[in-house]
Amino acid sequence: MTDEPRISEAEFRTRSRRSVLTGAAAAAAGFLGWRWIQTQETNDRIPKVLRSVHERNADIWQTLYSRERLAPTFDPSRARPIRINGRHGIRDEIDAAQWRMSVVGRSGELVGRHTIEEITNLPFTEMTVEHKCVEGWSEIVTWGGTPFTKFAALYPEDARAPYVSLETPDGDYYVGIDRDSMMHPQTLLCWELNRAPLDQWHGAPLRLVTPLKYGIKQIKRIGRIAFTDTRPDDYWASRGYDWYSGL
Ligand SMILES: Nc1nc2c(c(=O)[nH]1)N[C@H]1C(S)=C(S)[C@@H](COP(=O)(O)O)O[C@H]1N2
Ligand SMILES: [Mo]
Repeated sequence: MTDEPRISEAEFRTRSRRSVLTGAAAAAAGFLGWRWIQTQETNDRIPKVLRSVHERNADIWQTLYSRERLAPTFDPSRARPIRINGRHGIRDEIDAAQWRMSVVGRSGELVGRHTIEEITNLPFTEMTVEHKCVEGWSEIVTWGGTPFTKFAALYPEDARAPYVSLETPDGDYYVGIDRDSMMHPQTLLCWELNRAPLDQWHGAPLRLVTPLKYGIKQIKRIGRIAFTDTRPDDYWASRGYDWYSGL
């Protein structure tokens, strides 16, 4: 014990008084800060300052997320044919010319309807990634389509909703995805597989690809997209799989 640094009793008193004062000042500042927040204008019962902090956090998180987490991409020469897996909601023949994709806004009202030409006129992008199925197989494939963000830009207000629900035209298959995953730069609405138009069994005329999630989320033949404030039902989540199914 002898070589421990020692302080005089007087010095000890000053130090503890100082730390008590510091603690009291911090508590007072905390209380005043809290009072200040409480008196600010509220929006949807959340004080405005907290709300804007929250929204900024969401943006920052999204930026970090998209910077730091990208699914690995491969040279397109490594792409291989992919098996047909899962036929819920795609059993009937589809006529792409008759197909329309409806869009439901946060209010629950129909806000848009799109032909396939309207979608394929959006900016085209291609990526070669690994498709992974929960059943334990995977395949490297090249997808072609448009980033979901380009489509979402058509609905700037609705696209702020925290969730997106996607369904086949008959409603037999459906997925729910969080906004950050939908806005991820590798989440695409796709109409090409391995540089050829999608065929019916792979999801013509339009499917979702989001390579940071398992195949169960990559819904084929999208018929309806809804921006929503409540976490949507999900075909496989309601059968026991993880709702996020992230990789
Ligand atoms: N409409 C629809 N989309 C679906 C499914 C399905 O059964 N119906 N199965 C999912 C599963 S489990 C996988 S692995 C992929 C398979 O896509 P593929 O058939 O193009 O290989 O589609 C997903 N999308
Ligand atoms: Mo799958």
